[in-house]
Amino acid sequence: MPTLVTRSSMPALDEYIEEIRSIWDTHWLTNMGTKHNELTEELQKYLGVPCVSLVVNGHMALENAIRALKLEGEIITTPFTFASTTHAIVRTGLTPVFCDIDPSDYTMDVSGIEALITDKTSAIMPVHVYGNICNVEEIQSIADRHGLKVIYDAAHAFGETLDGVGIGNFGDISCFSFHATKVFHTIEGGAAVFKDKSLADTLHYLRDFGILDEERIVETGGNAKMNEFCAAMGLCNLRHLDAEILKRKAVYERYTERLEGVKGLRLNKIRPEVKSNYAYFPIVVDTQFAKTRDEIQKLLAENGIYSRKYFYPLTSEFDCYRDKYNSNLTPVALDVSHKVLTLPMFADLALEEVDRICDIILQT
Ligand code: T4K
Repeated sequence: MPTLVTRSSMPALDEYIEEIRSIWDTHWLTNMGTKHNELTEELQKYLGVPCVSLVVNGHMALENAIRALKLEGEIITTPFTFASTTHAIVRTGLTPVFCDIDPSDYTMDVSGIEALITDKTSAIMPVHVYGNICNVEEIQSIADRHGLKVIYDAAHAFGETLDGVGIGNFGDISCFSFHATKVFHTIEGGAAVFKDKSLADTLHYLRDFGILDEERIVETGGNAKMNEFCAAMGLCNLRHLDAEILKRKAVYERYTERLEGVKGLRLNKIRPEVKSNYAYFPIVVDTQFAKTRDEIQKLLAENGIYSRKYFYPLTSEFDCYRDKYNSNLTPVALDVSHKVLTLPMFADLALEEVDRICDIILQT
């Protein structure tokens, strides 16, 4: 069987069946049912945040966050991310302005933000890429100085903490993805998480056609509701999450043991103040290494191991965006995107398989 870049964690079949059994009594399948509401409460506790708006996927969490904050004009963001971050800005009618990344952790380089602020800027949308937590203090202080909102794309950072504070507590809204490929998943799903309770109604209406009651529609909402089967999967997965993260940690440590200090390979560093979820294992292959990033990917594939170039190309280089925005101003992001490879990472990845992957990478 091939080893893919990740593999969805799943609860025991019996556990899931038990979780969905009551749905056959109620016939209540979607539209904020019991499972949805239970998961909302469980997530508030797990994440240590007051407000959670569950949605159908992480992308809709981002779009709804932009709409809820009534943003206009330009949003300063990173091109070193999945398509969703930039698409959310463009699809809601705003303009992305790309900021370069920090070569040490690939998050937004905060020293470049202020030069990009114009009178059209309404927000900053950084990404906790690979679960690396952005420089949240500095981003907030820039936002405060210039009257900007902050939306974090926290798709990779579920459950992490910074100095003991849950990751969902930073910025105005943090958006999580609960896609099947994520550390915590609901098959498809996501959430917008926030502290300001006055945003709760708007975020609710945005996911449900703006329906206040049978006769009143108060917002131009779409349909982004999480259904009961997805919520049930989330309830099951949440019970096992801490154990799954521990298994990921062992995989992470084995990779680090084998690859740390190898000339030409840069590994991801977890800051000591961060409790990580070990979502990804990216390596950056510099020219001092004997093989290129693409050669490593090909060699692994010839051995049935499928790594991914998350995130190449930069979103600013996509066919639909090239030359449209300030895409040539992010040289560090461009360089990293040409050298990065994310290696297989999931809870059930055997340590012997990690060794085999490292042997292939290191073979001369
Ligand atoms: N912001 C950021 C920074 C993101 O990374 C993402 C999503 C979002 C926003 C948007 O969140 P969502 O709207 O998706 O909730 C995958 C995921 O589809 C996507 O959720 C994720 N980021 C992105 C980084 O990766 P693909 O196109 O690479 O996925 P795919 O289908 O090639 O799957 C990768 C591997 O995962 C497969 O080789 C095997 C494994 N897999 C996949 C699926 C679908 C499973 O084990 N089970 C599965 O059901 O995008």
